[in-house]
Amino acid sequence: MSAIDVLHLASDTSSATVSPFGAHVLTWAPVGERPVLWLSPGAVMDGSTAIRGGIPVCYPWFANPATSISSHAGATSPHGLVRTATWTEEPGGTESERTFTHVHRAGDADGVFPHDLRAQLRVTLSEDLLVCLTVTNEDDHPVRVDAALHTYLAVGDVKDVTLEGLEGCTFVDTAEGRERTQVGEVTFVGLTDRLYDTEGPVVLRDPRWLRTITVDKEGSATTVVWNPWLEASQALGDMGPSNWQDFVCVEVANARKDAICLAPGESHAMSMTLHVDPLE
Ligand code: TA6
Repeated sequence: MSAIDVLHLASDTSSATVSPFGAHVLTWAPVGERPVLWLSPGAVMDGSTAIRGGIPVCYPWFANPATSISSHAGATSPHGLVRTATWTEEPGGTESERTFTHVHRAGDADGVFPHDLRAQLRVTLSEDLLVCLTVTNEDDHPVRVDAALHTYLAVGDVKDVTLEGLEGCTFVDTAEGRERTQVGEVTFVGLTDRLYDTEGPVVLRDPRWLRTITVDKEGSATTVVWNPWLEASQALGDMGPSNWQDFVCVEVANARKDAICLAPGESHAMSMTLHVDPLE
């Protein structure tokens, strides 16, 4: 297979690369800053499989469809249909803003999601990165969808990173298979795979790279936090043996019980803003 198309975007204060394959933001950084998104050195960039790193778009179901209440019909692959689809770029894009569309029809993908839907992903650069996913039900009946911007944030070392903003939030601990409440800031000491109930922002503090990354959001009731740690990362063929230390996923989502039920003709927008500050 041939290499996927990669588009270059820039504002006065930041730059990014984006591919129509998956409407995938691959890289983004403010001018003079280290990469803010982690992209695996082993990422497969030929369109044969999902890209590891950047911002995969997960939709219309999240993770294992067996645990999703979205309106799928016995799907088996994780994280939906669109991260391995080539989206159509809309006309009128600028150097700092591009929009991509994905249309799904009931019979597509062997009927595993038998509903008519349209998704639009807009990527806008300023000193921040803004990514907005809008989903529209084009069918004649209600449809339930999960969605996640599965953002891989690049860090100096995951073992030193903390997340603020989730204190007191309830979460499903997928790694431990139970519900818990977050006490204090999030630290990373092993496999972490959690779905937090929150509509608020998260601040990642990185003492190695002396910066914070603020993940702000609108239209999202779930924040997923994931790092595979050593053992689970070895089962992933598209990252190196020590790469698990190089990222934390903080994912703006509506997943599982927060899956969005769209009436016929209804749209829902979910957006994420990334902002970088020096660590004080
Ligand atoms: O968002 C967290 C998660 O669902 C984890 O359970 C983990 O498996 C991860 O996504 C990566 O999934 P992937 O299909 O990209 O390997």
